[in-house]
Amino acid sequence: MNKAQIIESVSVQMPERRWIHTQGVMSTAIELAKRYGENPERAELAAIIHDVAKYWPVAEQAAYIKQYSLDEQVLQYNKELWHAEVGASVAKEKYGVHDSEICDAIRYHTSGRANMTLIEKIVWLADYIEPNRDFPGVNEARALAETSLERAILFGLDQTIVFLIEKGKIVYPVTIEARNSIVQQLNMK
Ligand code: DGI
Ligand code: FE
Ligand code: FE
Repeated sequence: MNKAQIIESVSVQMPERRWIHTQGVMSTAIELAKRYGENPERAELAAIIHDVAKYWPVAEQAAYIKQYSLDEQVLQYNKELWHAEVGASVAKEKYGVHDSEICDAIRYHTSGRANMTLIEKIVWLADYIEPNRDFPGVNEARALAETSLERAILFGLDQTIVFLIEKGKIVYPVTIEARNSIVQQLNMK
């Protein structure tokens, strides 16, 4: 599918406010790509598709993960993680995205992971700071994103982990690995 067809298909699978969020992630991903030396069109395509499965019923998300033999590990953790796994596969199977780095940027857009690629970092951060986001600390994350992808992502991962702990929720170990990996990268600079 071409970009216009993908946009049409994705946007009808979600409520208006989620499509507005997606447009914010698209523009922010383009901006970060230009700032940090990624191809803006690749970052934008990952952004367009990243939340495609967010509003699928969770039972359908789980069924899709099993049917397509995706990583069933996420089913043991919070449901908010599932749409990312599904979205990456939909990108490939339905939208014909064969750039595996774009699919991985979708796959890890919620959890993050250790040793994230540049496009994975950009999509993760764009999702966190896009202009429609409004939560305590978002302006600090935006300010950090002006000068350091890693500092901004560390801030975001720390906030997310603390939020989950305060709510008494499980933290996906891959998110902890993502956080530790970013700390190591910052320590090496
Ligand atoms: O889909 P979005 O709302 O745009 O954002 P997202 O895909 O980054 O989902 C974020 C939510 O996922 C956030 O409120 C925290 C929740 N979540 C639940 N368990 C985990 C988790 N996020 C991470 N990083 N790791 C988890 O284990
Ligand atoms: Fe998401
Ligand atoms: Fe999102």
